[in-house]
Amino acid sequence: MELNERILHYLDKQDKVDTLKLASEFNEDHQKIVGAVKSLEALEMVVSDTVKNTKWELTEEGQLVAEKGSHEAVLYHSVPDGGIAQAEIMKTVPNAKVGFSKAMSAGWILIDKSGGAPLVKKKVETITDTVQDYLNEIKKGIDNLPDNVRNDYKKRKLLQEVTLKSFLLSKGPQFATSIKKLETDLTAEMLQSGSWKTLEFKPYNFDALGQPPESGHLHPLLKVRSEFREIFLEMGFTEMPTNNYVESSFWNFDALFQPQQHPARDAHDTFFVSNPAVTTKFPMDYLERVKKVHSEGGYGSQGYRYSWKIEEAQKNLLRTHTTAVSARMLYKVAQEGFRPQKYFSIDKVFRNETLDATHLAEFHQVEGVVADRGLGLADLIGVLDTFFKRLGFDKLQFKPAYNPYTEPSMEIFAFHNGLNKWIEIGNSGVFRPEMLLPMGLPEDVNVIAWGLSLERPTMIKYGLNNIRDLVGPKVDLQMVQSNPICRLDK
Ligand code: FB9
Repeated sequence: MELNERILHYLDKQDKVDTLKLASEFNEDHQKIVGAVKSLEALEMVVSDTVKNTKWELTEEGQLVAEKGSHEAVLYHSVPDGGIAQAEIMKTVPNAKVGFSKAMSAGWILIDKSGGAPLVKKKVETITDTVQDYLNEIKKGIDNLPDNVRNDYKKRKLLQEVTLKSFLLSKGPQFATSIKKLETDLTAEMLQSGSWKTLEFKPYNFDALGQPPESGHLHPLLKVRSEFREIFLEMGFTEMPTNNYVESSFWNFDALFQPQQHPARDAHDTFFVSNPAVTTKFPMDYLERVKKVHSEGGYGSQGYRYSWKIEEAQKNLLRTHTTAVSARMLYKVAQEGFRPQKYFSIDKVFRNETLDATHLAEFHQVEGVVADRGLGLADLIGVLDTFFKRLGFDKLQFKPAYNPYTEPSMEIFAFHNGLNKWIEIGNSGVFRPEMLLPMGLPEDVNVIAWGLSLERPTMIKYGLNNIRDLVGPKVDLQMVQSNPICRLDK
């Protein structure tokens, strides 16, 4: 007999029955019983009232104690007849700290200091491990624990209170011990034969939700990336080609006038590639101008006055910023004949940094670049104002900062209404002439640029505190499936 009809027959013999009792009587999973009850309730054959049941269950540690004995009993049984050094037993017995203190307060052991180093000895010949006994009773469903003992075990994380929702059933207005087969479809055969006149049809459930279509789900990072991309495109920016994680030190650092002895170029900040370890193909005339501006200066700059080495510039690495791509693009524009440009990029960058709750060794950098004649800090502030207003920030503050490749540079801050505080939202600056002029850009061309990350806004947007909840093997795929669409300006 179908489970539904077994439930109806059971309910026929009494006024009420709880679903937990039915699960035990029918030896069925409680969720299966609840599912059957819900379908009978839809037919108004039963009605149910929710019942909250609380019961005590063993925690994982409680299971261990029920099996192996309490920590204090395990420690007691580890004490040899002649005693054992306290330091030794604390090192060798599992959960010794708790076991030792409980065994002492139970009067099972003592410390003998008469011989110098403290020796732990048995104080009684035998013990009764009531903790283990009580927990095994709970496992059998026998719960005679005194309240003080229960609270102690809860505090020791041996017991936990679990709430189980069940349903108290009673007969519904359409109760019967068999289920009338309700037709769900009106067929041509019924119309032709006229059988539809005597058949019963299942009432339409107009509240039923549609079946969610099976589909893929965009990762939150990609949703935020699409939003940023939309903002840049609406502002007339063109996306730069960022499909090279591996970059030469030349384009990642030297072209940006970042000196070869700069700490950021050290292996503890940068991932260098071992194979292929070097790049040798560069625009050599441009490389010579970069070498010169680093080592001797030029274009009004005194340079860094050090012996610039091509071997340093040839070293391959995982790009530490997408500004390396910006440098390649600006060089290309200079070589092809300058015309004003608005570029953006959003892609992975890699830094050999200390990992923590909000930083991994890689993140996505978002970068905007505007190149035109006679640009200055005011233009930079203006474009930042426009850009971040589209992220919902209408009040910005700027703090002078330092970057090797921009002067002046500014950290960008905004008041986040949701967090109710000022937060750092990026960094920005005007690329230095020592970076631009060796490329061959005209002297009156300036380039303003700014950067931020993709992860930081995404974590704030979706209320995530740990970067590992956003990226990596521990990500909850349910979060990916169920998180809402991304609106950065709301
Ligand atoms: O993204 C960052 N913060 C941020 C951005 C947007 C945002 O939006 C709101 C919710 C809707 C919220 C927060 N930051 C930059 C600031 C901080 O998070 C900072 O602690 C971490 N920074 C990263 C660097 O960490 C190693 C974020 C990353 C960053 C910083 C600077 C640049 C790029 C990324 C840059 C640059 C630059 C400068 C001049 C010229 C060209 C590029």
